[in-house]
Formats: sequence, C-alpha cells, structure tokens
Amino acid sequence: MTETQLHIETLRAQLRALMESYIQNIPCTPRTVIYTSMEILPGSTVANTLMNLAEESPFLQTLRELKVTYDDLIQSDTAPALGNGGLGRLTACIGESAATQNVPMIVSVPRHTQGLFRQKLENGRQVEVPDQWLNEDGTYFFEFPRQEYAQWVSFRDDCGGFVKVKMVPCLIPMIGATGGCTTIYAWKVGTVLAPVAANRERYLRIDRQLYCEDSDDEGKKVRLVQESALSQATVRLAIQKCYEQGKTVMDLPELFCLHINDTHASLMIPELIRILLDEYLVGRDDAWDVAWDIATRTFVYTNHTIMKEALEKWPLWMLQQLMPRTCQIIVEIDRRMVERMEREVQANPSGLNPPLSREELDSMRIIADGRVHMAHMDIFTACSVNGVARLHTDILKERELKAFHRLMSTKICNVTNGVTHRKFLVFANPEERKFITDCLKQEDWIEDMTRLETLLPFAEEEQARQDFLKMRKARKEVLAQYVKETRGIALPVDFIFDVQVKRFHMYKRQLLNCLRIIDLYLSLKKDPALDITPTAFILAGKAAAGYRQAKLVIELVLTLEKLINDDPEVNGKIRVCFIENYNVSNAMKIFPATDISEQISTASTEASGTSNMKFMLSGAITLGTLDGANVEIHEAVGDESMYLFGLRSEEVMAYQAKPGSYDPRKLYESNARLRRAVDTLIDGTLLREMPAPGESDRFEELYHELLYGLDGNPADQYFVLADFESYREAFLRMNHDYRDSSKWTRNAIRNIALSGFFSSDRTVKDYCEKVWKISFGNQ
Ligand code: 26W
Repeated sequence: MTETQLHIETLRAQLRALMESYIQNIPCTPRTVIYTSMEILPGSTVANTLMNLAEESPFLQTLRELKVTYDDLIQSDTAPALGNGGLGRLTACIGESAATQNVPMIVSVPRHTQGLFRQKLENGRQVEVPDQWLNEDGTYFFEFPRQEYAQWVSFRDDCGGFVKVKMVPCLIPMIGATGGCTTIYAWKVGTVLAPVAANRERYLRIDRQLYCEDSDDEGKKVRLVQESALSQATVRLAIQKCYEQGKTVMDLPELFCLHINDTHASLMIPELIRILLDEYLVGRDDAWDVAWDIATRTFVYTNHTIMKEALEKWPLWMLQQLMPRTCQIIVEIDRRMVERMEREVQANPSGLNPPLSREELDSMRIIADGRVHMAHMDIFTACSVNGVARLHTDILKERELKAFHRLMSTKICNVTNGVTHRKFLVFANPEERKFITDCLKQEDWIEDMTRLETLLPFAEEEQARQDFLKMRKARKEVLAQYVKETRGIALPVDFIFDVQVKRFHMYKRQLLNCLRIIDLYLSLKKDPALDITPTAFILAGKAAAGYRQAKLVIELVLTLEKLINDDPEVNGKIRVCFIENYNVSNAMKIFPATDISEQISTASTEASGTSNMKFMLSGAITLGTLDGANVEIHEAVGDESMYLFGLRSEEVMAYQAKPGSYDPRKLYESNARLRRAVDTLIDGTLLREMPAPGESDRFEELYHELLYGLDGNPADQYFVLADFESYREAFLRMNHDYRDSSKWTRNAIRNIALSGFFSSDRTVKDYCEKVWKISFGNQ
C-alpha cells in the first residue's frame, strides 16, 4: 500500500465514524416524514458528505494535512445504484434539502444488490453489465445495519403456507449543510422462514434486482413481493418508532407522515390498515373507522408520470394469492368508495354541478377488470395528492383525474420539482461558484438560491460576460478531456456543446434530435460551405434492457457518431458524441460544460424533468417544448432567454382525442427535407461507413414507427414529424444567435440568476406547507 492509500484508508474510517455520529434517534417533533420510494440515486456518499462539511471541520483539516485530494477520496467510494432515473435522483435531492433545512426525514428504500445496470457500449450497441456497488462480501462501507429496527414481513406462498422474511435496515446518513441529517433506511433481506414446499427463491429475490424482468407471472410476483416488503417494513418501522417515544398507534398521524413516492409504495395503505385491525385494534367495534381515520391522516401521495403504461395495476388474483388479508382490505376500501360515490350519483350530497355521473364513478374505481388501480387507492385514501410541475398537475386535474378532482377539489395540489444546487452548482462547478461570488461580492446566495436574482444586473455587464465565457471554456475543456479518455472522441471547445442527457424513451424524442442531426449532415454534404456555427451534439442515457426501440435509438446515435466524426467534409462543422454510462458522477462534468440544453419531449408527456433545471443553473440555454417544468422555466426567463418550438400540450391532446386526425404521412410526403432525413433510416445512407452485411434494415423499425405505427399504436405516437420543422428552425436561430456572444452570454447569466425557484430547498419548503403540514423553519 502506498502512503496515499494508507491516508485514504485512515480518512475513510474517520469519515465513517463521523457519519455514524449523525444518525441519532430522529426527533419526531413536529412530524417526521417517511419518504418511501422504490428508488434513490444519491451518488457517492463520500462526495455528498464532503460537500456539506464546513470548511473548518476537523475532518477537512485532517484531509488537508494528509494532502489527500477530494477526488482521491471520492474515487475510493462507489455510488449506491439504487435507482433508475428522475424519480431516484429527485428522492436524493429532496433528502439533501430536507437535511440542510432541518426537516425531519427518513427515506425508506429497498437495498437492491443489483440496482440499475452499468451501460457499456460494444459494437455500436448498449450492453448491460451489473453495477457492483457493494463490496465482495455484500457490505457497503458507509452503511450501518440496525438489527434493532429489523421488521418481519409476511406473505402467503403459492403452496398455501406462510412465509416470513426479516427485513434489516441499513442506514446511510445524508448530511445536510447545517448539521441536519436525513437517514436513508435501505432494507435488505435477513432471514427467510418458509415451509419446505415454498418458492424460497422468490423471497430471496426481494433485495436482488430493481424492476426485475416482469414479462411472466413469476417476475410480476417478485415485483409485487418487493413492493409489499418495502411497504410492510416501512409501516412497521413507523409504528415501532411511535412506541419508542412512549406513544401509540393513535398518535401516528401526529408523529409521522408516510409519503408514497409513486405507486410502488401504495401497499403501505392496506398494510397499515391490516396491521391496525389485526394487531392493535382487535375487538373494538369501531376498529375499521379508527384505522381508516388514522390512514387518511397519515398518507400523502405524489404522482410522477402520466404515461399510461407506467400506471401500476396489479391483478387481483395475484394479490389474493400472495397476500389474501391485504387483498381483502383493498376490496373493502373499494367497496366503501363505491358506496360513497353511489350516494353522490343518487343524492348529490356534495352539490356537484352537474352531479357525479355513473361514467365518472366507473373511471375512479380502485378495482376494475380484475385489476387493482394503485393510484386510485392512493387518491381516495391520502390526504394530499400532488403532481411534480404545474402543467403536469393541471393535466392530472383536467384529464387523468378529472372526476376525483371534481369530488375532492382541495386534495390535488402542485409541488414543482427542484434540484440541489449545493451538489450541481456549488460542489460540481467551483468555477461558477467563484464567478457568482466575484460578481455579488458575498456568498449568502448559497443559503438562499432566490438571492441569485441579484446577479441579473451583471448580465448586462461586459466584464461579467467575459468572466462567464472564461469559466465556460474551462469547463468545456474538462468535459472534452473526459470524452477523449472514455470514448476517444475529440470535441473542440470552440464548438457549441448541444446536450441531451436523460433516459432513452420514445416520448423524450432523442429520435427527433437525431433527425435534426441527419438533416444537418445531409445539408453539409450537399453544400460543405453551409454557414453554421460548429456544433457538437452530445447525448447520454440508458435505455431499459427490454425496450427495443429505445435501444435502437442509441444505436442510431452511435451510427451517426461514426458516420460524422470520421468524415472530414463535415467534421469541421458538426460532431456527435454519446457519453457512456450516464450517472450522477459524470453528470457533474456534463452540466457545467453545456451551451444548449435539449428538452424536447412531446408536450404533455414529461411530468417535470429535472435535467432542465440542472442545465439552467449551470447557465445553459434551453431549446425546448412547453412540457413539464419547461413551462415554468419559460415563465421565469421569458422568450428572450429560451428557445421554444413545437406543438403545445392542448394541440397534442386534441389530436389524441380524435384518432386519425394526425397524419404524419402527409407531412412526410409534403416536406422534401423531412422525407430526405426520414428516408436515411432505410436507404443505407447511415450505414455507408459501416459495411455490416444484412444490416441495412437495422433502423427500419424506427421508420415504421414514424410512418405506420407499431404494436397497434398510431403512427408517430410522439409527434416527431409534426415538430421537426419548428425544431430545426429554432435550432438554426439559436445556432446563429450564438455568434453574438454578448447576447448569448447575457441570456446564459439570466438563466443562472433566475434559477433560484428550481432549488429543491424551495420544493421541500412547498412540501412542508402544502403537503406534510410541517411548520417550516421552526425545527
Ligand atoms: C417500471 C415501472 C416504473 C414506472 C414509473 C418505474 C419507474 C417509474 C417512475 C415513476 C418514472 C419516473 O422516474 N418519472 C420521472 O419522475 C421525475 C421526478 O418527478 C420527473 O422529473 C420526470 O418527468 C418523470 O419522468
């Protein structure tokens, strides 16, 4: 071992001890939030801790004395791979902001040994390899297993016998910037007690893989058992903590708020009612009413997606088989809901105008067609339901949950997402921190991001603009270096860096991005003198392992990389780069280096998006549709500092309401430029540089999707062709405007100055006031 390695070991041990000292028995006053989620993506624990320790802390002093760099120490850590995308990263941002603002919070998540895969690029394709975030012996250095909080959860196996599983929480503290701490309770399987005949393997899989393959019934059962284990363990933990404080289950709503972070944790509702009825309220005549009253005051629910296919509906027979008593309770909740709604239909006690119709009642059923609609159970039971950006919440109120909203008009509210600027600005981008502080001559903006507004006048000052450009150039060099090392691609820093990083999904329209690149490529081939500002198109993100079309779009990007970067006729004007294995760590290199932020989902499909916010606070300028939180970004910065294009959500929804009214083939036939780009998907143009015999039809599926539709869906489901022209036009306008560096830089600084609203500190404050009912600032 070298001396540095020894120092690193010493520091890791010290850091571990320091972290353990933060895990105290959380004070439950006024009310502790138990944020229950299938995902969390906190990034490196070492990085998170370092970023929030005070400069003068003894630990940082030791680190400086031993001459160990932050980077060296961070390199010695792995990041818990406990999430997929937006949902998991949001959970981490909210946890960090709660810790910093001293809002009492526990985050309850499964501790999957195989979280999300690591993405490798091989032969022009994505290959999924396991992400080894745990040590060989299955432990993680910065976690603290707590047997005293272990919980038994139970299931009925197919064989008829009962299975009991001991869930043990491993605690990972997230330290806030002011001494507070949010503790992650990551549940792992301890003991499995099962009858000989039982399907033991199923229960051992509880903490194995996040969103395991669910194409067959056994896969679905594993997922259901995973959700149930998380739900049972969390509810039991809350009850244990009530008694620990000398209180009882009757005090649960005063002590805890159980937050259902998307429907993967919805089973907490029937599980709480079951445990109350069968263990704590036995023999009471009013047991159901008491249990129901407790549940309705304890739960809140956040919806994170409008995508129909992502709304969970479990087959009733499966619930019946694996958790008969819980299932009985769901049936009872549904029965009582229908009873109440029938009264509305028949007697209209709420005075609705017009009265509730039978169709509306049917649209709200928890159980329909033999399946349990989890979101409906949450909405009926929880005391608060929220969407994650204003447009998203409005769509829920006006379309998806219209009947619920009519009936419970104060229940549904909006809490727009946010991101932690301590990680994505102060820590990830020290150059930007210095730039802001040099302008403002103080650092109080770090405590309160809304103070960034005082940066606005500097957008008009030449000196500040020059400083901004210097900082941007330095950060582009860092990213270019990383790309050179990891992908072997040269990105000149005087190119515009145009970036789209997020999960690959058809609704996010990386395909539209590609068609725009193809169009530019073809135009340049025709006229190499074409007047455009040199641009590097950078993309990154993972596609779900079984999502064929999304994986094909990644192949398309990699094909464009080869075609364009090696062609001297065009590579002086455009380049393409796919960054491998997008994650929290390389994200911190990507955001600070970005000029153009691509936020191009079909209007009405992206619930919020959060990369849009990370780009904004890094001073990138958004090229986007009016979707998700882009709407609010636009409201903040105005037309002058954001480039909008494409159909509006009302237009998209109007097309969707009238099947057949949108005709992508007509657009294809009438627009030669569009046709030229789309045709390259099948005419071999793209594969010219890669002679792969028999592969000329590689992208045919995408072509088919755009013009004819796949799997019974209408053609061009996400309106790529409809938005192509206005996207191209907005991009070219932007590309041209970049040359006016004063104008560009002014807008970039305005983006930073107006990004305060998108801090997760504000999000947590909103949750305290609107949802958790915790008086903020009094802790
Ligand atoms: C496999 C089943 C499944 C279904 C939905 C897994 C994961 C989900 C998540 C709820 C999807 C998700 O991550 N949604 C994203 O949540 C972010 C945080 O609110 C939003 O910013 C994104 O717009 C939304 O897509």
